[in-house]
This record gives sequence, structure tokens and C-alpha cells, in this order.
Amino acid sequence: MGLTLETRTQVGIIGAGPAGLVLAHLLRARGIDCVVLERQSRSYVEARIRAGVLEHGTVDLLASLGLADRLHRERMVHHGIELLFEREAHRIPLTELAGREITIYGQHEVVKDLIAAWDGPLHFSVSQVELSGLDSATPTVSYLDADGNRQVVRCDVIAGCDGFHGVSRAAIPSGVLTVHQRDYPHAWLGILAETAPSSDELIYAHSPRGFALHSMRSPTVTRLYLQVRPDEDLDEWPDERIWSELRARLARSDAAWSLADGPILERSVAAMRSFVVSPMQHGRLFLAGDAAHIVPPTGAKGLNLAVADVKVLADALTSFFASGDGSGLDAYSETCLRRVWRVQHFSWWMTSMLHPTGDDPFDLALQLSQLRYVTSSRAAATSLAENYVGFPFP
Ligand code: RFL
Ligand code: PHB
Repeated sequence: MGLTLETRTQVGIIGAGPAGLVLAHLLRARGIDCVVLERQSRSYVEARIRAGVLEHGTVDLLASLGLADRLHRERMVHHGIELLFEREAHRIPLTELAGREITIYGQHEVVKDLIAAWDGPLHFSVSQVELSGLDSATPTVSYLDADGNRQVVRCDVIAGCDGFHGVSRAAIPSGVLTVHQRDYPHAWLGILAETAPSSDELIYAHSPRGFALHSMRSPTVTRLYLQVRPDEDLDEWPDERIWSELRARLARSDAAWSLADGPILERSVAAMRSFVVSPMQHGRLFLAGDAAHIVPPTGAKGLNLAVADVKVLADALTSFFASGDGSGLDAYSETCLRRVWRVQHFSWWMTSMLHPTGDDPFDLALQLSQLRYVTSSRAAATSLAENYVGFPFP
């Protein structure tokens, strides 16, 4: 207890979410040393319910690292989604239009697989993480380990993969970053229910009562969301209210369809925001994933964007450590931000089209016009499909 211990690594990775863990595996596969530090316990990060939709590029990358065996066995492959409005469902045939399918597999399952396959240094339950010397060639991370010892890790590079509320972005001096941000007047109340999905595909529903989403995790577990106010109090949502609101918003004129309910295993309210910092780098600190950008969940993109960032970073670090070539690192932010802004636009567009914001008849007419267009024009549907399945990784 109370000792100060010093170690050395090539890349210090802050955060063991999808960005940090995928980066660690990519670097390991290329013979680059790294240390991963995580504020939460292993059981906490393995149980954190979040995303469910993986792009083809994300699955391919995990497979190329030998990390997709369980994913391939347990995933659900989807070839389309439904848009439901004015009580009619319209299918967007993703694979037919964009040539790629999507995979349904929970983010916490990905995290479990990545941790199980990792045999390098990964320290959970660390605290008081501090970054220093970012402008130097040996930036430092110091932290208190789970036994209360102060640890100091000297690095060549630090990867800030610690999510929206992490310390990495905050360690960059003020005035360096430009922040682009948009808040939305709604949030999502999400539940995980022990019941078979009521549809084979995801249903994005626009209704006068608000947006609803029917998603799933497995043949026996359904994931559902309701648009609510950002300050919504979960206590005001007993199970029966959640199910009756979902039934009302997902109702369709085809009376044969009905929503199956079941025990609710988990519930939470998540705020919606669009957020980007530019550049995604300062000195030897590189931000990746939610530490650098947040997208509203309507496009199902956050995790996939985090994985795309760390692919760019791992490629750049490989050249840097192999030959001292820093050009990939210099271009890191610009390369990532191109994809980030495409995804920001798509996620904002899906959100604006699907979430009624009040009783402005002009806004509502625009939303319905856009929904009719995207479900009746092959060109418009193709645009949605190619964004939804995701562009090839850099
Ligand atoms: P994460 O997952 O937040 O991981 C960051 C990690 O850093 C740790 N940390 C620290 N560690 C050390 N020291 C500190 N000081 C630290 N501070 C924080 C945290 O404990 C955590 O373990 O960020 P990362 O890796 O960038 O991954 C991003 C994704 O988690 C996120 O974008 C997605 O979950 C977003 N998202 C979705 N993305 C998709 O691609 N498809 C989806 O279908 C999808 N659905 C969703 C979503 C996010 C949602 N919520 C709850 C925000 C649905 C929802 C409801
Ligand atoms: C999910 O299954 O959690 C999910 C699916 C699609 C989205 C967002 C979340 O757009």
C-alpha cells in the first residue's frame, strides 16, 4: 500500500470499452506493447447494456483478429429494417440495396469476448487517472491501482478511449479543441425484456405519441426503446405503462401483429446528443470513440465509429513504431473526422425524421414526407441503406 511504482509501455490506453479493447488487440497483433486502464470493475463493464447493431466492417475486423468465434455462433444476421409510420410498415432491404448485412450482437458480449481473449496488462478499478507531458515524447499516465498504490506509466503515445465523461479530453488545455454540439429535446427510455422478439427485423416507428424502436439481442431477449423527455423520471414508468406505450406506438393497421411482453431485466434513460471535438489529437494524446464524438443512437453508429477510429490509429501507430513515420499520426484526426461527420449527419437525419418534437404541423408534415420518400424511392432507400450498413473501413 502507498508505494509509487514506475513502468514503461509504448501505448497507454485509457478505457476498456470497445475502442480501448479493440485498439489493444490490434496493437498486440502488430507486436506493439500497451497497457489498458479501466476505472470500473470487470463485472461492471461486462454487464453494461448498450449498443446492439454491428456493421459488416466491425465484424470483419473482429474476425481478422480471431475474436469473432462466439459472435459468429450467436449473432443474428439481418438483411433489412422496417420503418413504421401512419400505422403502416415499410421494409428497407438493406442487403439488396447496399450489398452488406448487419449483425445483431450486444456490445457487452463484444466486450466480454475482447476481455476473455486478452492476456496483456489490463487494470480494472483504477482511480485518480492523470495525464501529463502530452507535448513531450514521453507522456505519462499516473493512477491509483486497486490496492491503493500510485502507478506511473511512461508511454510513447496515449490513447484516450475513456468515453464521453473520461479524463483524456479534459486533459487537453482549453482553447485547443473546437467543440461542435447539438442537444435534442428528447431522450430514449430503453428496456431489455425476457421475451422473444415480435418481429424478425428491427422496427423504427414514428407515431403521433413519439418514436419507438423494437430491437433484440437473441431469440429470447427483446430490446425496446421509447422517446421520452430528457428529464424523464424512470419512477413514472411502471412496467404496465412502458408496455402500453410501446403497444400504442408500434401499433399497425395489420391487426395480426402484436407485441409480446415479458419480465423487464434492465431499464435506463439515455440522453441524446451530437458532439464532435476537432482535432481529435493533442501532442502525443489521441482521442478515439465516445471520448471524441457522440452520435444520437438512431443510426446505431457509436460503437462502429469507435472501432473505425482505432483501426486508423492502429495503422498509424504501426508505421510510427516500425519506421518512425509519423505521417499517419499527423493525419489521424482529419482521416477520422471525415467518417465522423458522415455518421453525424446520418444519425441527425434519422433522429430528425423519426422523432416528433411537439405539435408543429410543419415539422410533422416534413417528417412524414421524408418517410414516404425514403420508403417509395429506390434511390432514397439506397442512400439510407448504404449509410445504415456502414461504409467500408479505412
Ligand atoms: P465507452 O463504451 O464509453 O468506454 C469508455 C470506457 O472508459 C472508461 N473510463 C475510464 N477508464 C479509466 N479512467 C478514467 N478516468 C475513465 N473514465 C471512463 C469507462 O468506464 C468505459 O469502460 O466508449 P467507447 O469505447 O468509445 O465506445 C463507444 C460506445 O460505447 C458507444 O458509442 C455506443 O454504445 C453507442 N450506442 C450504439 N452504438 C452502435 O454502434 N450501435 C448501436 O446500436 C448503439 N446503440 C448506443 C446505443 C448507446 C446507447 N447509450 C446508452 C448511450 C444505444 C444506447 C441506448
Ligand atoms: C439496440 O439494439 O440497442 C439498438 C438498435 C438500433 C439502434 C439503436 C440501438 O438504432
